[in-house]
Amino acid sequence: MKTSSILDLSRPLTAEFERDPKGSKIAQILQEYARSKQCWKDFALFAPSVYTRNLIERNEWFELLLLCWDAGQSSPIHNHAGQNCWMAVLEGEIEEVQFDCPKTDARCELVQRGTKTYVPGKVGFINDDIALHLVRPKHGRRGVSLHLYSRPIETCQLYDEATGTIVMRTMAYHSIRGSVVAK
Ligand code: CSS
Ligand code: FE2
Repeated sequence: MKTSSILDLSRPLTAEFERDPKGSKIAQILQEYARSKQCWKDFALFAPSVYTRNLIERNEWFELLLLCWDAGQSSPIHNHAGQNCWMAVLEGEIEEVQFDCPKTDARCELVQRGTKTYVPGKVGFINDDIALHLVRPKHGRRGVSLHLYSRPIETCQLYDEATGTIVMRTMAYHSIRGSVVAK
């Protein structure tokens, strides 16, 4: 008997983008996966210092990542390089804090907007037209989420709330299809 693998998710996701480049059914596909499968656990790797970005699939349409958040870890406030981002929660409760950034060259004054909480099986969506955000697990517990960026993201901008400065970050992977590439 063939056991299921999260790697198999790339086929329906690719088919959906070929059918509709906007991916109108991507949220549904991710939600169905999040509500019925556990095979992502084979690829869930945590690190003590920072949340991990574990690559599952990358092709011309999208990048699919399993993000593992240990208790107390958080993303910086960031944008999504003009791409669409879907996030499906697999374990724990994940909090998203949204911000607006009225533009002034390399600096901005961040304005905090709402906060949303996603429980396992819920799917969120964001892009730069909607907001900036930070993401973190709640209640002093760890969390795991599945992120799809379309198209893939090489870099993103990070926003420092205290100083208003913006820096560019090159995105790194902790593992690629299960093999650790960074410590
Ligand atoms: N964009 C962040 C995660 S929150 S959507 C990242 O890819 O690391
Ligand atoms: Fe994000």
